[in-house]
Amino acid sequence: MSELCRDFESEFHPVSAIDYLQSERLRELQLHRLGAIIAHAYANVEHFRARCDERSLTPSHLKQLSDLALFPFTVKTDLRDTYPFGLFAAPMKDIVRLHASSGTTGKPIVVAYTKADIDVWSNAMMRAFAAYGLHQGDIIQNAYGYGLFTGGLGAHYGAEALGATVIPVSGGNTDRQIMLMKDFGTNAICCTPSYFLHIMERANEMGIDLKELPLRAGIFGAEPWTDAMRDHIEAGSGIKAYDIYGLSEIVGPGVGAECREQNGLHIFEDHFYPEIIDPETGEPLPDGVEGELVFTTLSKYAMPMIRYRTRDITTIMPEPCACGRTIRRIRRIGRRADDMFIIRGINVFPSQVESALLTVEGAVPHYQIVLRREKGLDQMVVRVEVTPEVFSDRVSELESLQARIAAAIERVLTIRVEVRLVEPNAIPRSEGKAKRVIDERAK
Ligand code: DLL
Repeated sequence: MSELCRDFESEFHPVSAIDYLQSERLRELQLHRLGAIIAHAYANVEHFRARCDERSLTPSHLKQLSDLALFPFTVKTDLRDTYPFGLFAAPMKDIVRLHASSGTTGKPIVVAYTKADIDVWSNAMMRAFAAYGLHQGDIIQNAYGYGLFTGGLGAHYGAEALGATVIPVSGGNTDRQIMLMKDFGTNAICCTPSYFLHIMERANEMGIDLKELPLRAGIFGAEPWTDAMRDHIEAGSGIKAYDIYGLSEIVGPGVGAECREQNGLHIFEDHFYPEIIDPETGEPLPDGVEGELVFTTLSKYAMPMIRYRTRDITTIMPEPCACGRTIRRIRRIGRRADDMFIIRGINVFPSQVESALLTVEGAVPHYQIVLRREKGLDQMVVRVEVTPEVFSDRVSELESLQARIAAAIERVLTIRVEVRLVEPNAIPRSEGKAKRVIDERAK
């Protein structure tokens, strides 16, 4: 065991041997589980069986892992079309929990868990916490929203499985978050990175120095955030800012997590089998090549997902990780296939604007991108907040800051876009996922 557990830190630090399994053994386990889950979905989900029948496929066609590519994809509209319970593969009496993710329009998508599925999820989240160096005895403040959103309960069960002490505070009420952090001696906080920015700002206003608290880690996810944002958070708060990835359709948070190397997210691939495909053709791509991330759940029985297209763009990293874990990593998700927009012929992703902005001295990471259509052409305005100190500066200094931000964005995008400085607090603060892009093009 000790040979397997290279990042064993203390007697309280739980380590899952499966994270360090030999690759061949892991592939065997995956194939075994994949066969069982495809047979389960085929037997119990009419939608999946019909798709297989159209292709004259049966579960027996899966003989090796690469045969998975024969099977049809599942996409978000499949969940919408079968709303609410059409993709469930277990009888209602075995389903102990429902979650839902609100789409931008219409009905939410609904996901379901058996008791054993909840254990799978807690196990993945527990391994994520362990990878961040957290353990029994640590106090984890969970500021992800509790409710239909998977963030709150997902992190909660994982932290309990770890044996840590959970503060189930949920999102919002920032002054109280800071008070609890201080009075209870919180060691780690779970929330969206944009909400933590707000906590940092408010702590500053309250005269509380986060660097003097026992807080040592932030578990940030549910929305994209850049390395520049990580540097900003770590420098301002003195904590280590770790990335956590997940999506409701697959389980919720805990599909993948960084380790202390902070260099890519390990996928808990004994439960969630990753593939990268070409988003245009659907063809599988080899490790190391960027494309759309697709997951098959290997051990979830209430609602198995076969080849679910996440729309998230990343790469499976082929190199081994210095932490010793053998489960593969993906690069941090900077963009989704559907959040790109085209400005004067150039493809733009919101994360490019964020990294450019944060290279500018004096700029703060409170920003919004407003998209408008003028005379048939898409226009983009970047609204950036300034600090109260900068706001009270001379006009010439504000103009200089604005020009420096515009130049930094131009260096990344190769086109000049309009930058508008706005007064402190003009951009709404988020308690969950931040709304970075305001799309007024359809108006
Ligand atoms: O956001 C689950 C979650 C909760 C993950 C708490 C991490 C922490 P959904 O609401 O279904 O589930 O949204 C899933 O959010 O497909 C990504 O586009 C995006 N996303 C989630 N985590 C990250 C991340 C939860 N770390 C969608 N980096 C996913 C970038 C992320 N994008």
